[in-house]
Amino acid sequence: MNFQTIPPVPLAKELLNATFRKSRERANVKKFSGELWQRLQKRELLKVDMAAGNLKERLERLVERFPVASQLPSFYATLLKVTLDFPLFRKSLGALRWASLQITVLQKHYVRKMSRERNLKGFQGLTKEFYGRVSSVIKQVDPQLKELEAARKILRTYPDIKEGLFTVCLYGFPNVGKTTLLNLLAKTKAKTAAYAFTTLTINSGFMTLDGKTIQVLDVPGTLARPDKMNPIEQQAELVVQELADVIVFVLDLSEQCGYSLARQEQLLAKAEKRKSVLLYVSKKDLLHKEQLALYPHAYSEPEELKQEILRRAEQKERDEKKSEEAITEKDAP
Ligand SMILES: Nc1nc2c(ncn2[C@@H]2O[C@H](COP(=O)(O)OP(=O)(O)OP(=O)(O)O)[C@@H](O)[C@H]2O)c(=O)[nH]1
Ligand SMILES: [Mg+2]
Repeated sequence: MNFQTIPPVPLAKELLNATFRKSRERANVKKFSGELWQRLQKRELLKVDMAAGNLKERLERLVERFPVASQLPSFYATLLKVTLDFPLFRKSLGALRWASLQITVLQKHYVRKMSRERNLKGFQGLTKEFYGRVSSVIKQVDPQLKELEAARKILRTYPDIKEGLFTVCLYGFPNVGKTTLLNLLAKTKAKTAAYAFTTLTINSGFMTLDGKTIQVLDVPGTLARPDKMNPIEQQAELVVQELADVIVFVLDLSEQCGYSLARQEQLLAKAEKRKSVLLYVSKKDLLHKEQLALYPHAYSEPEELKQEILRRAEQKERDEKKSEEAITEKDAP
């Protein structure tokens, strides 16, 4: 799913200026027939209808572009709840719906008033009054518009994840070489750098092995401090929890990443409690043979790691087939 395409949310002032200008310009160039008062009336009615229609359409379009948690795959629904102030987010969307309804009520009221008006000076006064009352409705939801713009910026960082694929998560401390490994496995060109927290969103790539597509997710370096995780670290933890079929734990024995081996080992032990883990030792060129020999089960060649991932994916497929068959047999008469 892709959350990159939600358009920016305007401020109340921007929304109003654009709408009023457009409706004024359109109505002023249009030619109307009839007596002078009829022409004036038709012009002002058009302004009211155009301003109301345009504002309602923009508000409704805005609301529609945001995801509805109950219609999202569970990973994204949880992500929404973890990274946003979810009740506030829902309330903000509700406030825009409320504003749209208020505009309909005002539109009906002023169209009725204007249709009864005969005084030449009365029409423009009514339009002004209408603009004033609509402005006050929109200004009331300015905090919610700002809230939604902030939410949009968080939504933009959500990873583009395909559900239902065998999924490998590259996990470990910052700067250990996770993104470098993703680029080797999935032939992607994600950014790497010699400092921690280079990856601030979840990079995804795909490997096709023996006709099977495997999703590889490079999650941002985590410090695994549950009490002070930022939204990106929260995403990393959630991806591991909800999506990883296998964790590839990237261990930097050279300690060039800036984290001691002891700390990395602690995080590894935690990961092993959560999911099945494959250990990958990075930065092999910086290591002595003796250092590598201490980890006989670790992979240090991406090609060998790929083959093991494929083996795990095939195993999962076989297990799923077996349990499907078992269910079918149980249901048979
Ligand atoms: N010498 C050597 N350096 C490597 C190797 N793999 C990665 N590096 C370097 O280690 C640094 C960090 O690599 P990244 O792949 O950006 O690390 P990361 O784990 O994705 O880091 P964050 O995104 O910050 O969590 C970069 O300077 C890489 O060039 C390797 O095999 N050998
Ligand atoms: Mg990275």
